[in-house]
Amino acid sequence: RQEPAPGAVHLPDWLNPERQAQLVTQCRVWVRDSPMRHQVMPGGGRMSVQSVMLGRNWRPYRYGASAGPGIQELPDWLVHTGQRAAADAYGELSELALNFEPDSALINYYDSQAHMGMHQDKDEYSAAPIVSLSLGDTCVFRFGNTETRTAPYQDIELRSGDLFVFGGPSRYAFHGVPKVYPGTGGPQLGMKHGGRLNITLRMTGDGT
Ligand code: MD5
Ligand code: FE
Repeated sequence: RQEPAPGAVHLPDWLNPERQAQLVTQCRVWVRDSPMRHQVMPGGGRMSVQSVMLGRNWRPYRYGASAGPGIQELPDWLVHTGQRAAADAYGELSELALNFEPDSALINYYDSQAHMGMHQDKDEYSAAPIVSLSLGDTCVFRFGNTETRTAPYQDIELRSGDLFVFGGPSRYAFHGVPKVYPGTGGPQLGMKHGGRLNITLRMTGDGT
């Protein structure tokens, strides 16, 4: 267990290989029914990362859309995985874990060229933690500070099976993914084109 900053908990190898392979298979099913897309950013740029959302869609329409035409359900088993993650990160009886009821998942896919610039996640109406699961290729995850998108930051490698939970004082830290290492995910996951998958579980909140 590593805690690079208060509330930011990294549990390497949290998912066993069988669970990792199951999640990759499930991601393949989700993207067959709702193809991943390059999101367009507020400034007009197209993200190199491709993504698809499950459950409640909070971006870009905030709370306009929920599961329904074009948006698939967030399955209960994935909600429970997120709650188990928060419990393992913060303790079974912590407020952060007890109050964590994710209602949305974002699946990001990074090919060998993709990256994500430094940003804060502040579109949600909730300050609840964000749970992140990594699958496939290893990446450099840049974990910054809450004030600026520049230094100081820590570069942390995230590998297939790693759990990272961002809560408390780290919830609004700047962060990004400057680099993915192609071919590091190994063949056993069945990601024949390689790349990295990241699943985040979030509480969108209702603005109250
Ligand atoms: C990823 N995704 O690896 C990351 C994992 C995104 C995104 O950043 O917005 O889709 S989530 C990383 C995260 C979330 C909330 C807070 C912090 C990091 N943090 O404080 O560093 O595709
Ligand atoms: Fe983010």
